[in-house]
Amino acid sequence: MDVLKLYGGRMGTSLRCHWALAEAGVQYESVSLNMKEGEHKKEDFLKINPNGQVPAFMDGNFALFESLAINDYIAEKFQPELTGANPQEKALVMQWSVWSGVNLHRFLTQLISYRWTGAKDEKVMAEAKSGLDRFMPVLDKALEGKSFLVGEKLTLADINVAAVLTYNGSNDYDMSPYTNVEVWMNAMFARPAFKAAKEEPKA
Ligand SMILES: N[C@@H](CCC(=O)N[C@@H](CS)C(=O)NCC(=O)O)C(=O)O
Repeated sequence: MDVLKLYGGRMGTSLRCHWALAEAGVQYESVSLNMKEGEHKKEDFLKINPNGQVPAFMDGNFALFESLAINDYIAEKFQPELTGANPQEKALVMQWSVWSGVNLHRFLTQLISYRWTGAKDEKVMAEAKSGLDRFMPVLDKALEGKSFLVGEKLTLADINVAAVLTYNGSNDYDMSPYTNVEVWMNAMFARPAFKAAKEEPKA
């Protein structure tokens, strides 16, 4: 089998790919780039992801960027049930995955942007909070009486959405009104594969 390589640390958008690989039980090489040193902007890496961003993935000579596409490839190749059991489930998995990228990622990133800008911009924070106030109830309602977002088993919908919620690790946004989300999130973060995805294996 070709060597699989995932570029990107065990956080941010890369975390969801580490998690999908762990759920699929796949062996891979984890390559973390020194972003402070700009390794993600160097020529060698730009051949893999011309956007100069992580995550990026290699399967032999095949290179892929965009975390949602990487997870879809991992699931299709190694654990197809993660993509859903039938055309409707597959479409719902896609729906939630795109939703997490477009709605949650945008506002949660804005909310924690002070960590790299160094200061909280009240306008940015207010916009992020109002975006989350709009979209989080949608997720909470979808999880009512359910252990998984789509169907009766874990899918990429759970992985892709829950991984974005890790950005709120310091509770910048109060999730407590969303009780269904909290129960589901705690169950997701207790999964052995999530824990494995967070930790660099000991050499
Ligand atoms: N839509 C991309 C977003 C990737 C992304 O924003 N990566 C960040 C780290 S979480 C990055 O590489 N930032 C550095 C940069 O954009 O220069 C995905 O889901 O893979």
